[in-house]
Amino acid sequence: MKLGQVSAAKLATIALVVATVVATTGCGALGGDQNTFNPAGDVAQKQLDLFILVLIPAVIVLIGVTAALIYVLVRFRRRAGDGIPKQVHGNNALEIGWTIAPALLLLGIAVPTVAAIIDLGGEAGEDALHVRVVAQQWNWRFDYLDPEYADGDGRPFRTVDLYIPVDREVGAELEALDVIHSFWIPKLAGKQDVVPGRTNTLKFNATETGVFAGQCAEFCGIGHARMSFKTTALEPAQFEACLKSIAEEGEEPLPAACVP
Ligand SMILES: [Cu+2]
Repeated sequence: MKLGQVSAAKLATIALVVATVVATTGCGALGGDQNTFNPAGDVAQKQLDLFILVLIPAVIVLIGVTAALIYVLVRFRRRAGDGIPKQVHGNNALEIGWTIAPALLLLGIAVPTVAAIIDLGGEAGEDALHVRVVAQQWNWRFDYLDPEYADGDGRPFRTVDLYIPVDREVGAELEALDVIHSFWIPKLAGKQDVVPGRTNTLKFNATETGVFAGQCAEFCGIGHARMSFKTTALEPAQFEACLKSIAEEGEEPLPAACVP
């Protein structure tokens, strides 16, 4: 009778869950340009560590609560001939337990999270490569602010994609000329808003050479989806040679010195 219907509903639920998991993870290949699960820098690694730190207890709690809920629903469901169930009012041990346990869990998550926020939010060190990132509908511009890259008149060297030395901190000053954008290099660092009228900062580094995709992550108008850039991390000597080549030959076509 009813049993067949319940099974069908359960099957449909399971099918829906499986389909959702497959659909939402289908683009998540580890090699993907925008995959944050395969970081290539210390900042992205710390952010991933925090994500995992929260994800694991969250999944355990979800499974535990769902299993307990299903058990109670089935085990204590109303049956024909049932009278009024035994009336219960409070249980001190249980209530203290389920107040203290989540508090400890939240504390365990909060301490490393706040420490990481303070760490990642700090200013870049003296030895960092200092770059001004200028966002504008719908492209990016990178000014290399350290004096060794300035021209004879003191104007900073400028590129349309970003080039950085590997294993060296980059201190970015983010500026927008029109609307709010968001600076994001998924494999190197999480998003930071780029807001007209103020300068936000973001520090990051690359721990391996390569070309890493960057993308505006704040909808900023009709050209938003194409507001992307590349970040090329090079060995320090090659980085210097790359900037020199761009100064002489331009960025398009890309000089051989800039290919990692
Ligand atoms: Cu944008």
